[in-house]
Amino acid sequence: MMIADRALLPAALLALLVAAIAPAAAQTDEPPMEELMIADGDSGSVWTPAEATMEPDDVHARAGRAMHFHIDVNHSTGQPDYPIGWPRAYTTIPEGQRDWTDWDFIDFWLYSETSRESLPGSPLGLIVRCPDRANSYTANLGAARKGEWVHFRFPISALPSAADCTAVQFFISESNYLDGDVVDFWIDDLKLLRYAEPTIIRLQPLNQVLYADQPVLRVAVEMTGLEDAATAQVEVALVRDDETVQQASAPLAAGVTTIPLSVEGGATAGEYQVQARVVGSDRTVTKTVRVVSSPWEGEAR
Ligand SMILES: [Ca+2]
Repeated sequence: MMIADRALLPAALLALLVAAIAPAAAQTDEPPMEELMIADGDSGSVWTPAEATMEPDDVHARAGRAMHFHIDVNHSTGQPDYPIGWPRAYTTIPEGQRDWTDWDFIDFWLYSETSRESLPGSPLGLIVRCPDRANSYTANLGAARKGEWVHFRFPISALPSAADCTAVQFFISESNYLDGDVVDFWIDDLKLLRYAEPTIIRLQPLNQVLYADQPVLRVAVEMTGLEDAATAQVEVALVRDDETVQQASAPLAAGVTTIPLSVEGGATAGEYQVQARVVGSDRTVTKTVRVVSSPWEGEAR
């Protein structure tokens, strides 16, 4: 398809617009978030442990106390059928707080200690039941590090049924540990987060290659922080050397929208920025795109 198009095009008009693989520029400032605390050691959350303890404790805490999950790994005790089992603890989400569809993330901090030299590759698991074991989200918290606070954030969109989340559970698999290992985790600021205002959470140029006679750069913009049916005006611009080459603006609802950005006559070879911004916000999301001259450029028409 690409070869055929090339053959039909006047060579001098050919210019390739190639989306670079660089990820979106890191945001230095996090946009405003609303939160709902699930457990932080002082929130009064009730946990049900098995083959472990889960109690408030201030030995390690982000602030105040954290929930301290303590396990003495034992390969010969526990459930009779599973002596190498799953020490665990769960907290039940109060009725009235189980619809998480209006939230963006589940977020918490984790501090780890262990008698071992280091944690195993699968040190701790997180389960969110939506609403039961058969419909649950499981994550391996493999980024946990001995003696460090590590921040975890998971998108609510990853949950199988975010409308009915009944419990959050932490567990280890004793098969990942040696008999006699001691493991301690401190979990703090376990909460739900959502963007408090219209926010661009993803910007992705869709065209990998663009010819000058198909002069549209399609840009996918994912929005959140909007009520149902509400929209926010979003500006998308193609910028080179701080100069806006092309610009488009559209009212976007929550979710993914594709914006066509005309680049006719504007895309000579070089590095460009695609920038997107909610009108009225000072946050700009940026991706780099590269316009590459065609090897046929300069040939006779
Ligand atoms: Ca705390």
